[in-house]
Amino acid sequence: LSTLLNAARSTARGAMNSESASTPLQAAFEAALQRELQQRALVGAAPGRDELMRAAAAASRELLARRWAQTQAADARRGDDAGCRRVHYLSMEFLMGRALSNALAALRLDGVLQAQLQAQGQDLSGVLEREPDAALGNGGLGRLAACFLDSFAELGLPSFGYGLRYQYGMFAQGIQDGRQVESPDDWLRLGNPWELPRPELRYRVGFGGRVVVDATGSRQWVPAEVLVAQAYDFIVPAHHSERVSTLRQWHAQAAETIDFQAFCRGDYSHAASRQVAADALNWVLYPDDSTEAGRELRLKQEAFLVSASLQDLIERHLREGRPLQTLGTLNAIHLNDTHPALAPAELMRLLLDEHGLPWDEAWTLTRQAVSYTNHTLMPEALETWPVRMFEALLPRHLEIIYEINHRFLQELRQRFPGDDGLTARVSLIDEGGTNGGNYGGERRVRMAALSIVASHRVNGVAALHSDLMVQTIFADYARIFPDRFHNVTNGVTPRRWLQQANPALSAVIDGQIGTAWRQDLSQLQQLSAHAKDAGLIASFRTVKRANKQRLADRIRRELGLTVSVDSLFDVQIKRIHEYKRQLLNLLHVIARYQAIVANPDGVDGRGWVPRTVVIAGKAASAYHMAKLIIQLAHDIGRVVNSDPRVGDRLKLVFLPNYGVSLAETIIPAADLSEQISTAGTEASGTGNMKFALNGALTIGTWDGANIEMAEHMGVDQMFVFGLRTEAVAGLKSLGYDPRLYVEQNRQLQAVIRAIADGDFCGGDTARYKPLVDKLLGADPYLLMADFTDYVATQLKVDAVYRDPQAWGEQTVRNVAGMGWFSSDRTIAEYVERVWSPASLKA
Ligand code: B1H
Repeated sequence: LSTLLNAARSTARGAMNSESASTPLQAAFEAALQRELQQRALVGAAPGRDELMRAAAAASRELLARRWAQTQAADARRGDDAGCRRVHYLSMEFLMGRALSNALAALRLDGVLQAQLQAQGQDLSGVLEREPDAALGNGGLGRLAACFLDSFAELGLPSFGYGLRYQYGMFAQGIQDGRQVESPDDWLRLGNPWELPRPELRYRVGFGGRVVVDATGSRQWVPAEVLVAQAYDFIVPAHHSERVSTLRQWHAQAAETIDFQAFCRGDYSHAASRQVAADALNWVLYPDDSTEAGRELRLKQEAFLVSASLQDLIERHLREGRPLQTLGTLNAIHLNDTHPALAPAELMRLLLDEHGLPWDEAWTLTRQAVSYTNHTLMPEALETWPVRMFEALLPRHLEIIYEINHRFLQELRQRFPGDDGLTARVSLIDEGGTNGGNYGGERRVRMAALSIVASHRVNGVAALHSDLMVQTIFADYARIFPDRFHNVTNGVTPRRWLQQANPALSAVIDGQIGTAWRQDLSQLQQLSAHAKDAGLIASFRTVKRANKQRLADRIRRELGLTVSVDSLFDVQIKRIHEYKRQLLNLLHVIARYQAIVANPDGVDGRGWVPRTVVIAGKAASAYHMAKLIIQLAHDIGRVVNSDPRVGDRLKLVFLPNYGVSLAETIIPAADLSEQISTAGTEASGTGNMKFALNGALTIGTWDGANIEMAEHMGVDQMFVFGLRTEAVAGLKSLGYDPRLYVEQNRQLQAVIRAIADGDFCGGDTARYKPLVDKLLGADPYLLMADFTDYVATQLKVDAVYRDPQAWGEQTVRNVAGMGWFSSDRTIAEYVERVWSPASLKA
């Protein structure tokens, strides 16, 4: 591990030394920028901020394309014994956000552009803000993939990310009358200055049709529909070397775009129908987080991504003059959850049917190449697809899955004779009825089972999650394949989430420990020696205050609401989901509101620590409960924020349209980070890491990566509350009754009563009835059980905040403890445990 990180750092130092004298790079950028601006001026546009943004992006892209060519040439030449496989990270989501400031930072061109812009009477930040977010992901899983690409480049790993070039990304969230309204995210409207179309990279992808058997008995798929996958590349730069990684995104086209016969008949809609069908694949990112979408179009998107990517990587392998037999030892194919789980079936098909390999050889190569990360334990998120849909769309893949299953179950019957329950539970086919019960007895393909059986490694994303994974959902497989399961705890890139999001804090840290943390985040540990240093604490505080001011300005601009920067900024930003318990946060807001009204001078007469509670996040469009929680937040906010008895003591703000770039503004301004999922439900979380890295303290449950964060910074540095996983499980198995908790807590009774009576919505008792009924009925996420401890822990937060020295010391210790949570460390562990040739021998 340390070897890999050190190697990356020393090549980087070499590269930077030569680059520090690189006026040629600057000159090239200036020339490219001028050329771009002149071209745009030819069509009459005086360069506004949009034009400047696009010109700067195009100029940066030109420089990055040179690095791309160098990187590809070097990787093509690397020897078979390089000790590291080329990684292909298959993901339906890449949540990249904006790219310009990252590219400028990587190229060390921020200063150059700033000077150029000043000459045009513009400032850099105004131009950077014109770039739309590339929001081709739902949440944590998609953003993790984006952080990984950054670390691939930084570590110099030969690598490709493979995804889809969706026309519409994550929907834009508006709020009307306190309710979420979705609108399409037309992010390509003005074109995309970053992408490099690769017209020479085109692959055919089939759907439907049938399988024919020829005279020799070999099977061939004759698809009914053939689409063409066309590549678009996005280049991801390293920050400390000239290496890059590539995000290759596929765009679907019809093989023959118009049906000329139909056209000649004048039947235009029929003539265009193939192109229309192809375009459906490019259409939209499914806006579901942790729930299965279950639509046929989604399955087609998954198959399309997989087939194009595998054809591309096989062709590259052969083009580099390497034999097919080394495909698995020289290439890693990684499944970001089960969404690309068709990969092993498609790889088998390509090797068997297109390249004529025998089954055993194809299976060995497949198992060597493929590895899989699971990101959630929620049963409803485990992907399964109706066999019927496979028969219609992917008949040959279904045959191959049946054959894989047949061999797998046969082996099992030998190893575990008589255990029919086991074979039924682990089969790649759910024979119907039992799985969730609401599928009407239909036979379904279990994508997680396929991913596990066809992989040489399976991992979870935090220690607790990986443990629970092998104890619960994958317990049978862990018994069958004891060496296959591992943990690799998530991380985040310090380049985007500290250096770029928080330049002021970065400067303070530089002043204290130097700049090497950007490449080696473990350096942050040095800060702990200065945790009591009043000067350092004061600097942290000054920076935080300025960041809070910036957020307060934005809140005033967007919502017309004034919040005090002297108040504690208490922040929860993430997808709205019942298990993440935004509702618990709201219950605390109501409790505090009622307490402030009852005791304006505080319970002990010492006054209230003023708080601004900030919530942001999107709800899946069909997720009624989540949408109701957004509405409740708005109703509460309207009442609390306008109550003259409250003043600055409490404000509740919902910031609409959460996304990567909004997170970059909010996180540096947070004092308190809410990570309050029911223990055992949040696989890892990565927002938790970003907050702590930016000097926010965490109030959190013993869940996901919170646990490892607490262990790294010292458990006392975090405000931990609530039932732990075993207690949650124990309570549920005994028969959890939320009413018992309500009966015992007068404060909780008053909070629930206020919601039920419609106190925040003009007495409308119907509006939140489903929500209240669920809390008092099943309360599957144990809000009632955790409420008392949560509120008590919030009072502890207040107590520490009252003491600026104590709070400041704790913020420094939090930052100091975050060194391990760099995605560079995560990727180094993937290389070591999952992607190294050595992991194949173990
Ligand atoms: C995570 C998802 C997810 N886990 C289905 N699972 C999706 C599932 O569109 N779908 O169908 C989309 C996303 N996302 C998240 O992954 C976990 O909830 C987080 O805890 C974790 O930090 C993140 C990255 O590992």
